[in-house]
Amino acid sequence: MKTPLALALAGLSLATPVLAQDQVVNVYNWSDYIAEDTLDRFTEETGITVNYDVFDSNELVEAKLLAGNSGYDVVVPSGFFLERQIAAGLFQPLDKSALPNLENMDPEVMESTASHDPGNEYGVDYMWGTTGLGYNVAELTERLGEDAALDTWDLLFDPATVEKLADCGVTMLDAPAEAYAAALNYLGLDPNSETEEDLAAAEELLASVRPYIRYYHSSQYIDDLANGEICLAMGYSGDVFIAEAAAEEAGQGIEIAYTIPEEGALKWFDMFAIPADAPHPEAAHEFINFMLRADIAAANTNYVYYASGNEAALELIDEEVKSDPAIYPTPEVSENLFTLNAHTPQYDEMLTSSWTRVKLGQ
Ligand code: N2P
Repeated sequence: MKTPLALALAGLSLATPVLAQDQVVNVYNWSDYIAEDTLDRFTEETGITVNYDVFDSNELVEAKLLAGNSGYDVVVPSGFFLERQIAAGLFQPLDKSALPNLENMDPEVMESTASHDPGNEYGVDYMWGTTGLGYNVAELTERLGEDAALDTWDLLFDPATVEKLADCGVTMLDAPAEAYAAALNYLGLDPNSETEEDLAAAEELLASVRPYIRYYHSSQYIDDLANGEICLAMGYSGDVFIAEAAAEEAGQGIEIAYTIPEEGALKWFDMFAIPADAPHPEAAHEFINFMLRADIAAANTNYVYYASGNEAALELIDEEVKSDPAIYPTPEVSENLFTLNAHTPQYDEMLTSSWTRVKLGQ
C-alpha cells in the first residue's frame, strides 16, 4: 500500500512539471486589466507561480523602474512611456524565439507600436484603448438638458459646463502626460507640443476647471461611477465599460456611458516589456507568450473591454465587444484619435511641476 506522502508526491508530479516547481514570475500590470482566471490557468499549465502587483499610473511604473531592482519580470507601460524607458536602458530585448505566439499579433498594431519601439525589439502590445470621458447619463441630462451634446470635452474643460456638474462629482485621471495632451488637443494645439507657451495655455485651462474637480485619481472612478458617487470622469475606455457593466449588474438603474469626444482623444498601446534587471527572464517570456495566445488574449479582452493587439484573438472576441465603436473605433472615429510621443526628461520636469500647481489649486 502506498503511504499518503507517496500518493501526494505522485499527484504533484502529475499536476506540475518537475522543473518548473520553484519557478516564479513577478508581474506588474495595470489594475482591472486581466480576466479572473488567467493567472491560475498560466500556473496550472506551466507550474510557474505568478506574483502579481497592480498599478494605475505610468509615472509610478517609471519611477520604480528608474530606481532599479524593482524585482519585476514583466511590466506593462504605455508605448509613449516605453519609448523613453528603452532609451534609458531599462529593458532587455525580447527573445523572439521564445515568443512563437508573436505570430498572432495584429500587423497594424505592431506597426503602430514600432513608432515607440523600432523593430518591436523590446515590447509587444497587450491591449490598446483611448482616454475619454465616462459619465452618468441621467445626472448629466438632468443638469445639462435633454438636448445637450455629451460627446464633447466641453463637459470637462468648459468651466461654465463643468460647473453645473460639480455637485454630482467630476474627476480626472492623475496622469499628467494624458491630462495635458487632452487639454492641448481641446485648445486646438498639438498634443505633442513641448513649448513653454503651450504648456502654460494647457495649465491655464486645467486650472480654470480645478474648482469643479472632486479628485484626481486613475482607478477609483470605476467604482464611483458604478455606484453613482460621481457623474463625470476623465477615464480609460475599458475602465468605464467595467463601471457600466457593474452598474447594470447592481440593478439600481444607473446608466454609465463612455464617449470618445468629437474633438478627439488619445489612443494608447500598453506594452509587455521585460526589465533589464528582471530576475526571471525565462519565466517572463513564458508568461508573455501565454498572454499572446489567441484564446487567452480573447478571454482577457472579453473581460475588461479593451481592444486586443492580437489579431488571432478576434474571432474569439464577443460580438458586442468587437462591434462596439468605442472599443474598436470605426475609421471615422480613428481619424480623430491622436497618439503621444515620449516627452523629453526636461519637458517632463516642467510638466510635473505644472501638474502639481494645478492639483494644489495654486
Ligand atoms: C486598465 C487601465 C489601462 C489603461 N485598468 C491605461 N493605459
